[in-house]
Amino acid sequence: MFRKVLIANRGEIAVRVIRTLREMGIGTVAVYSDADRSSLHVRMADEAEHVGPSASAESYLRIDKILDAAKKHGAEAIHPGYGFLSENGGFAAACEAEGIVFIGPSSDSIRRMGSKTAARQTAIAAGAPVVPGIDHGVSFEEARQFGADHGYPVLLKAVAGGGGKGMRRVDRESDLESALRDAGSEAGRAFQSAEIYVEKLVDRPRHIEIQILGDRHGNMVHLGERECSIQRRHQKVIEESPSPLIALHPEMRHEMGEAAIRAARAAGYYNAGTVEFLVDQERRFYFLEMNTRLQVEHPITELVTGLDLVRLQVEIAAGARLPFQQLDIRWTGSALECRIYAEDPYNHFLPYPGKLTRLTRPLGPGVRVDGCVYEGWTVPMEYDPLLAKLAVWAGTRGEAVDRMVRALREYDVGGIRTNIGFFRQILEDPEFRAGYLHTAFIEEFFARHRASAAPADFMAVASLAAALHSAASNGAPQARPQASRWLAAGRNESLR
Ligand code: MV4
Repeated sequence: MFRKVLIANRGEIAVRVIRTLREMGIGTVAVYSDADRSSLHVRMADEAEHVGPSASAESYLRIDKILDAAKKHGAEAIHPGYGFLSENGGFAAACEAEGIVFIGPSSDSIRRMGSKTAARQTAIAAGAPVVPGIDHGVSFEEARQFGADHGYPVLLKAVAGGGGKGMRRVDRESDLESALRDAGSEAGRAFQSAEIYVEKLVDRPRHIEIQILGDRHGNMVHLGERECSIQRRHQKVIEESPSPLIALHPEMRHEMGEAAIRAARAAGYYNAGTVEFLVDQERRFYFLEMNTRLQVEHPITELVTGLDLVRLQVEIAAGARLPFQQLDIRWTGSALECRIYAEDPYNHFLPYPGKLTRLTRPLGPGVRVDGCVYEGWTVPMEYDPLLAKLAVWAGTRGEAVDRMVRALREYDVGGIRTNIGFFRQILEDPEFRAGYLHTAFIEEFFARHRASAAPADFMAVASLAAALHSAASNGAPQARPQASRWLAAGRNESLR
């Protein structure tokens, strides 16, 4: 086993990885930028190395500086976390070349899944279902022919894509040419590759992904699914396991799990990975893409399987065999995760970094918080403002939702705005409670709430009524008991 591991990341995931490494008796090396001098991952690690200014292009994305830090501190392996260099084939190759173990798949697997069309070809070769489409960058004439053959709507996607950039829905042939041009220039700016391919559009799909885990000896298992349909602008907001759909149709877990394993095997995959699927209204599933890293939402899989994915990643990277087979994997209960962000849900979800003046985190049965913040710390503006992931486990989905609502009520963050109140609204939504989820959920949720919001005039009428009442009751408005003012202040704060 390794004696020392460098964590090439920051924030909650660096903290998460350090925790497991410490349990394994492995020394930890943090890296940090100027903005992260006082961050929790730096405080928690055994050793730390400054790797540059706040801009991640000059620090967390600098392969040379990260490798120098690993060599200087004598780290034998690097855990990349998620984001930053985690899906950079060049970084994995540079580690391989320097004799430092990259805790993840081979650089070859990363590259193979990085191109969305190559990933599709790999899935097709493995016999995994894919949405009808063209598996290479297309000309206008090829896209037009595809639309004529398969009908509209179609979806244009970037070959080097991810995160919805360079994606365009096209509803009729007359819109195709300009959409192709727009998608191409957006993709060119985002990925330095303007290549676009085309697929048939799946209407209001669910997004369900399968966690897989393989060792370097050819053994591979799946750890079930995560439903990630509750997302906004390609940012996941709430994730859960099991998927409410698969809870109703348990055979789907096996079928999707087998398809995920076949696709991953075809890419020569090892370590932890996630295969994403779209599921249509008729419950047909289609391979979408593969994420060749540990994912943000991995804790919910840990909660329902009882496994430590980071420990398994480290053991596999050190050459160990999987300590179980598929039939040993058991799923118990139901887990949910909310991504707690420093952002203002009532002002276009604008990031809201700043100093945390107060912090009380939820505790108690079935609650897990993966965070990186402490009272008095200033959330830096240079990075994704994820404060923590709040995950809960309970025996049933209904109990897990109740537990999450309870935990959100206990969460008290002062000094900055967060999306905590917004989660309570979603969790209390009848469609969410019923498990009726799809990728347009949040959009429709906002539309429903706007439609049911009282017209602005109601506020004027209410103020007038209050003023009249106060005048009629002859004098000052009645003083309310102190306790209820505290309660009201608390409510206002928690709904911010
Ligand atoms: C799709 C789709 C519908 N039909 N492909 C979005 C991100 C990108 N990686 C793939 N995405 C989609 N591909 C076809 N043929 C709908 C989406 C999509 C989506 C997928 C997963 C999670 C959230 C999403 C939100 C909007 C659109």
